[in-house]
Amino acid sequence: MNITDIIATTDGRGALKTKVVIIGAGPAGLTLALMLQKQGIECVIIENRSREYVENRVRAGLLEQNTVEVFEELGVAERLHKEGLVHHGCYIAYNGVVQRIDFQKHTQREVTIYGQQEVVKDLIQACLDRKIEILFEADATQINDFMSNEPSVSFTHLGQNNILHCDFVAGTDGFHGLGRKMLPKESYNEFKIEYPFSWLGILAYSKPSYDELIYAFHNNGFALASMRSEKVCRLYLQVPNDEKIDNWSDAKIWSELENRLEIELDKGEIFEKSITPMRSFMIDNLQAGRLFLAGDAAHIVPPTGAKGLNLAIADVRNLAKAIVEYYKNGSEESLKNYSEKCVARVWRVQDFSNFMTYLCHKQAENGSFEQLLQKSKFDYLRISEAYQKTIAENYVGLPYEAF
Ligand code: RFL
Ligand code: PHB
Repeated sequence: MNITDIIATTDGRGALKTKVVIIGAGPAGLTLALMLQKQGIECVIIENRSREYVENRVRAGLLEQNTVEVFEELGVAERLHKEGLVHHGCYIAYNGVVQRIDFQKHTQREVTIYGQQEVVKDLIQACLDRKIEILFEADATQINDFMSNEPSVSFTHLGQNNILHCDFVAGTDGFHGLGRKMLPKESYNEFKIEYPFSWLGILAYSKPSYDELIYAFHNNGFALASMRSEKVCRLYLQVPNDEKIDNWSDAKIWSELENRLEIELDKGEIFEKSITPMRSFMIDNLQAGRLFLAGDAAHIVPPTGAKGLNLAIADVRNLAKAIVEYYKNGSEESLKNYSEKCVARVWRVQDFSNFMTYLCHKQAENGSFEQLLQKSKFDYLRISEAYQKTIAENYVGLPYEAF
């Protein structure tokens, strides 16, 4: 009998127990579950949305080679390799003057374009095939006794209140989740920047008229040309934070994209449109007792560096390793070092994401000191292999051994 059946038959009062309760079925929670299951460690995922909702949430698109390798090791990369687009470089443009960053030359590594919805679909299917319990539409409401060795998670599911006991709780429940709220306030410092601009993102049935991603600074604001397949484009425009999506007709979006990217686009049907604020956020401690945070629950980076999902996977790789060591040989060493190890990489990624954001977005008046410094960075980028390499090695993802 699985947990869902037990809950249904015990009126919510049965004593439910597993080794690890994972809150949130995003990329972080699902990947952690697969890593633990591979090592024979039982876990249950509690997700407050429906399966359909999480499988269709439009977000990231770019996977580091590190992330792809993790998915390969977990045996969930088959469709990714079939449908994902491998890129060996990207373009960075300043008012139409384009510089290619050659990942192959500078790092011998590559990135893969594959939508987060597809990643989540593959991970959920693998979890279900491997008999990992995912409770959808189950809302975690409280994390109890996590400073003891017998924590538990209270949640509501199918109108019933339940408690699931465990050895460890993973808070992989995103930026608005419960995990970070439970962490004692005095256990961490919080850092954040709220940028004075947002991204208007679209998905369109269009053939990409570019072979690699284009990050474009333009006097009207930043634009990014990405893609999902040979038939679907993903494009973004910098807009003010108070911008209303209704102010942007499809025709205006296409015209502004062509203007800022300075290329001709295949202007197909736009089937998704949304505005996302840009923020950097982190806390510098991810653990209290038996509660461990990972992914967006602990940090947000502006998407200009394409790092959020990749960082979430780096976190859970550390967490899975630490939990496995605990069960295999009783060592708590990696559990103790978990937070410090993750935070070192988070700082690196925060710096790169912040750098790319300031480099590429329009922030200052033409002719101002700030704008001329910004232009100077692009002039330098065109002549400096070292500068290109710095961007390339951060963009493709620094090795896990480094951070
Ligand atoms: P998620 O994906 O937010 O998942 C958290 C899950 O927890 C659930 N939840 C709860 N469940 C039960 N009880 C509760 N009390 C709960 N509270 C929350 C939520 O329903 C959800 O299912 O976090 P996770 O797993 O840490 O994954 C992080 C990534 O989603 C995120 O970092 C990326 O999308 C960021 N990102 C990008 N990352 C990349 O690596 N490459 C990219 O190209 C990239 N592009 C992007 C992006 C994010 C964007 N937006 C929309 C913010 C582009 C954009 C526009
Ligand atoms: C995307 O394809 O959605 C994407 C790609 C690169 C970024 C951000 C988003 O930097």
